[in-house]
Amino acid sequence: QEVHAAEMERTFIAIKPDGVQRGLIAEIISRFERKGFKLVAIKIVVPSKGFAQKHYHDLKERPFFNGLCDFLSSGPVVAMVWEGEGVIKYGRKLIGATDPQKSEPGTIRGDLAIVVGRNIIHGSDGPETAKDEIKLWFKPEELVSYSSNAEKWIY
Ligand code: RTP
Repeated sequence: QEVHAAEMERTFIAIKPDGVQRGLIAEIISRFERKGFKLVAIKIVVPSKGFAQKHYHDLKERPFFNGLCDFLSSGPVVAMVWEGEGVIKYGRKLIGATDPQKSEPGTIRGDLAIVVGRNIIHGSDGPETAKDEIKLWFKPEELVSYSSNAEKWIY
């Protein structure tokens, strides 16, 4: 079955400042990579507070919004776009529940985090937010379409 990379689903994944400071970048990337998903964009940035507020605009009425935006803008974040069949939903599965106390063992948050305010990773929660978040964090030319030999063994 032939796979057309251009039609593949994409999601936005970010390693938050706690994940970067704790040295978990490679650990997190490797879980997505080993699954068979494909990395099509990556950069490390310190988001401004205004940028963090844009990223979390859906949560602006929540009591933790201000602290959350302070936290996201407190240090380097690894921003990524991952591609693959079902990557939005399955990426959330790899990540685990928002509250690490409720995340299953085997998930990123279940294995590597303890409290909700330091849950080390973000992943888009649906096709619309994936599209919006990719657009917010990346310019179109920063996304790289490529095929790999592994694909014919994955799909
Ligand atoms: P994310 O967007 O980061 O992947 O997390 P999520 O969808 O699993 O959770 P969401 O409800 O969108 O919340 C976004 C982030 O806000 C922080 N949070 N703090 N009660 C709290 O203090 C609280 N609740 C949520 C977490 O960092 C969560 O990932």
